Amino acid sequence: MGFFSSLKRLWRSDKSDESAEHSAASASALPASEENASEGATSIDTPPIGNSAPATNTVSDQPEPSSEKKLPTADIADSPSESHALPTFSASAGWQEPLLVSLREAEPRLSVWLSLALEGLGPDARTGDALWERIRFLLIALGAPKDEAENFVRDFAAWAERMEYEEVADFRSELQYRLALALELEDEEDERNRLFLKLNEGLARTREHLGKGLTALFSSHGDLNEDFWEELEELFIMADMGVEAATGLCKRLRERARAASARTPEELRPLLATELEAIFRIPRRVVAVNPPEVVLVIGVNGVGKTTTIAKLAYRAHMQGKKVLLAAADTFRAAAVEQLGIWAKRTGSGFHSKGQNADPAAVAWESMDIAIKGHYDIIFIDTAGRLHTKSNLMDELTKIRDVIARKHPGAPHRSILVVDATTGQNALQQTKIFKDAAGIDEIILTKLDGTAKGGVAVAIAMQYGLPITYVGLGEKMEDLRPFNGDDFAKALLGQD
Ligand SMILES: Nc1nc2c(ncn2[C@@H]2O[C@H](COP(=O)(O)OP(=O)(O)O)[C@@H](O)[C@H]2O)c(=O)[nH]1
Ligand SMILES: [Mg+2]
Repeated sequence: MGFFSSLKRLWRSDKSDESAEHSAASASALPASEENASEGATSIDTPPIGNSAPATNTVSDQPEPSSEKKLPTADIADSPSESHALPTFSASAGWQEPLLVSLREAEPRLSVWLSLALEGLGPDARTGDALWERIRFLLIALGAPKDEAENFVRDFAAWAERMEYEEVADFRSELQYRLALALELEDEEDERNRLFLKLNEGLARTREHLGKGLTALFSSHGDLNEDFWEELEELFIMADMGVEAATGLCKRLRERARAASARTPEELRPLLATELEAIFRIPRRVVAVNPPEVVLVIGVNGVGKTTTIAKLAYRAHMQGKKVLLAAADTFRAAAVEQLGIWAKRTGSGFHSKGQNADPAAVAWESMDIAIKGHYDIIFIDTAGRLHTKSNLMDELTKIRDVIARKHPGAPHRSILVVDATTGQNALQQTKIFKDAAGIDEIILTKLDGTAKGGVAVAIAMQYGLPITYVGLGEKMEDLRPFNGDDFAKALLGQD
């Protein structure tokens, strides 16, 4: 995906520029511009935005592509895409040129581009050639090599069919998300806004206590006296942080206030946001791995382990990785089945030995398959019956041991999945699993529900564990990298 990284870099630098510069920069970012320019009028078949001679008349303030507009990196120039000719766009359809013109004139945002591309299909648009042609056209217009555009459309069409989706309205957000992933535009503002909205909804209850309580508290005290600190601590406890974290946070805030010579609650408010952001800051760590990357997913039943694996597998698949899912939750037949279904949906490999098999044996065999099959990443699903706690921890230890024996450095990541709606239980689970099984990171699920958001603060503070992703729904797309700043804002009710 080096190509898309380059596109993203250029696209990003475009955003901060003024629009004329923006257009010139995107023109230079497009692939194969020289070939197309020399092909003149035929370029409508392969229409990178900013490059099609017939379509540029409405944007005459832009410089024409010229020979000094070199492709930005070698991997673009070396792209084998030109050898994979697409079926030519049907010239008789007549929609390409107007679409291209409107794309070029549009605000440079993926959601806007996608709306334009779908516009001609009407409000009841359905899957089918007309749709796929437009998606392909859009990808190429955004500079995707032909073969990558073709692969994207083929994969997406196959996925929509498997999911039995027909109406565009049912999978539009999924489509936009996949395009964002494929084009590495995931941190585009639209995406961040969508995440923030869902987070905001999920944290509404917590905010009701915390945000409103803070406002009331801050306005009822003139200075930072002992009463104020006591009430603040109570508020934190009410927001599901638990006593230990609430006390800790107040202590840190007092220190911050002292250092900043803050004397009034109003002066403290921004310090609270800064402190929360600091608590959530993820320490840098070595992310490079010796493949296959082994990811062990643990947590009690029902928190969302299997769903989270599906979401992670799907992300990895979208990033071009070869993914294997291993069914080491062998306690319930349904668990094995559920993982198998997700493997199919996400285009992953799957290994299971059925119900009641020894989980460590599943892990052992899966490692063989992953290594011999040159998989990039393997996710191991595990059981989570906490009422047989010591058995569970022994089982996890055994799994870790066999993985480590098969592959040095593995498991590279042990992820504890935690259900954010369970409040203090989540904290308790974190303690148990951290002590007994070892955890590298936390994924917080169900933040779209009536989440008890304060628990995230407690987990990060008390256990120093990074929260890497949050689950915001039951679909494959509903997983987003955790952003501490957004979370703090959603929690405190600021925008
Ligand atoms: N609303 C919501 N539901 C979720 C999320 N993650 C998982 N679930 C649901 O939680 C339930 C349990 O999930 P599952 O993955 O089977 O949990 P496991 O027992 O830990 O493997 C299922 O109904 C999932 O659809 C999430 O982020 N948001
Ligand atoms: Mg499960």
